[in-house]
Amino acid sequence: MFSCAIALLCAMTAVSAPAADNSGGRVFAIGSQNGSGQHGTVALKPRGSKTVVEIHLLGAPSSAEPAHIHTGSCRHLNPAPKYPLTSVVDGISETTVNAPIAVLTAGNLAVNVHKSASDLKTYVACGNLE
Ligand SMILES: [Cu+2]
Repeated sequence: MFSCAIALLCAMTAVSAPAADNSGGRVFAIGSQNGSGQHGTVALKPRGSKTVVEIHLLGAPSSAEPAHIHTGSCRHLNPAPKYPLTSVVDGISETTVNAPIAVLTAGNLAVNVHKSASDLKTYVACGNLE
């Protein structure tokens, strides 16, 4: 009985000692563009040197909407994507980006969502990462 308790304690200690500090997530608003009515949030969750980027949009269609992180701001976006994101489907997208959260939130980056793969020029939603 005693040895069993020690083993359990050791197992709990191993689980509760993560190597990386994954605290300090951030959430930013995503606004509608070009009358799409789509809006929501983008959550950034640090994973060591990477970041999980989660988009949640209300009013989004079930069809795939391409999404990226671009340089610039929603008012003045560089049309060339900086980091590709998983396309938004039914308002949801999750991507692990190969950059730390401090880089993604340093300013001058924005998440944008495009109407479709065949209509990338039409932006339906955008959120500044600052
Ligand atoms: Cu884009």
